Amino acid sequence: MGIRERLERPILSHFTFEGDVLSVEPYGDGHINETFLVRTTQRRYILQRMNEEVFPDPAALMHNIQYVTEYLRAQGQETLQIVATVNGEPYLRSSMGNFRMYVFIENTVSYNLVDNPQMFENAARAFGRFQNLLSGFDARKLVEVIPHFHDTPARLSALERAVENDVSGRARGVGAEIEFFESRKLDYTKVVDALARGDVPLRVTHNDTKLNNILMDARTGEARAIIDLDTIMPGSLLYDFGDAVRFGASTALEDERDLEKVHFSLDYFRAYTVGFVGEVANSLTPTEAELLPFSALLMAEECGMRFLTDYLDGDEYFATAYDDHNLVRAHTQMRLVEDMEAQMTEMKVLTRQIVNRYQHATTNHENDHEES
Ligand code: ADP
Ligand code: GN1
Ligand code: MG
Repeated sequence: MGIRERLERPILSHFTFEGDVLSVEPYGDGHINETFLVRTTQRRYILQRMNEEVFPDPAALMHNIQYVTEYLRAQGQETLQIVATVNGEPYLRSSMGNFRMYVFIENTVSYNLVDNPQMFENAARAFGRFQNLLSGFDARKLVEVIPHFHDTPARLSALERAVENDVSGRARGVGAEIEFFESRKLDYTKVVDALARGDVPLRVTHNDTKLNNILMDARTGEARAIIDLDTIMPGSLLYDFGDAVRFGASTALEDERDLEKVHFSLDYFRAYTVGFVGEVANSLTPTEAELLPFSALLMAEECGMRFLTDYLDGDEYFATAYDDHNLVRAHTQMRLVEDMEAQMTEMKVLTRQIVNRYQHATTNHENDHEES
């Protein structure tokens, strides 16, 4: 039986989309949910089977997305549009899993690799604006769908547990990788401690800002909509900045096998920092500004640990296409960590210049205003 036949009666017939189904195909490069493109005689839709292990409370998850998308739409921002079920629910619970449907956002593209600094700067502006649009959102409305999501010390503990359990018998082969992450443990507490002390403010953040979670206009290259709103939770702006940079400022795909191709690009880093800081300069605190370059390194360390942990756990969490896929991903993150460590001084100088430029611009502008 094809995908369409499998999904049409038990799943699709419960949603209030327009037209008759023409085709259903697997779609996109997400690692978490199972995504399908549905074409009907009227328009296109995205159908997703939500990952039950990762999101055990789909009702809370969908409430978060409903609140946030309504809030964004009310401010004129294009965003995900949920297609309700015939019972008026935002998702369908079924024996085949939990499914949701979105209107397909047409005439857009999402990328797994940056191919020029301008497009990365556009992505950064969009994530910066997203941060600004959510600055007034009441965080108490949100359920923390994945507690400790960016708790880097907890990610190290999870790695250590995976090594101890060694369910897949793979630990023996990755001693150097484990040591790599153990030896950097002093890094992991910096942002969580700053948040706990109140030195870095808690904000409503996206928490999964990789490039393929943003849709760019196919014609103009401008960012249109930020998607994958599953992990919107209270967090730090540093997570959003750092995660976008660790993915997009790499010269190769996240799962590139040939590490010779994997470099951290200072040009891409500059482009992202210009775009992001340009948008958030008004609300950026001094400690946030200071930690921006470090946050990219931290997110690469954290993501690398998560890939290695999943490799040891037998590939339970992230979707994989081949046997050592998670290990290949862990290796690219390690390469980026080393490259960032080597270029951290330049990253800090660049960031300081950019922050000064925008914060001075704002101050001068405010002064102009006061004088007039
Ligand atoms: P995952 O959590 O698995 O990453 P996403 O929600 O990011 O799943 O969706 C996977 C991919 O599907 C995205 O990277 C994007 O290419 C595409 N996609 C998701 N929602 C839409 C939408 N509403 N319109 C167009 N494309 C979409
Ligand atoms: C996952 O869902 P997706 O593919 O956009 C993961 C992120 C990781 C990323 C690594 C909910 O993102 O945290 O950084 O893979 N999302 C979740 O590619 O765990
Ligand atoms: Mg995604």
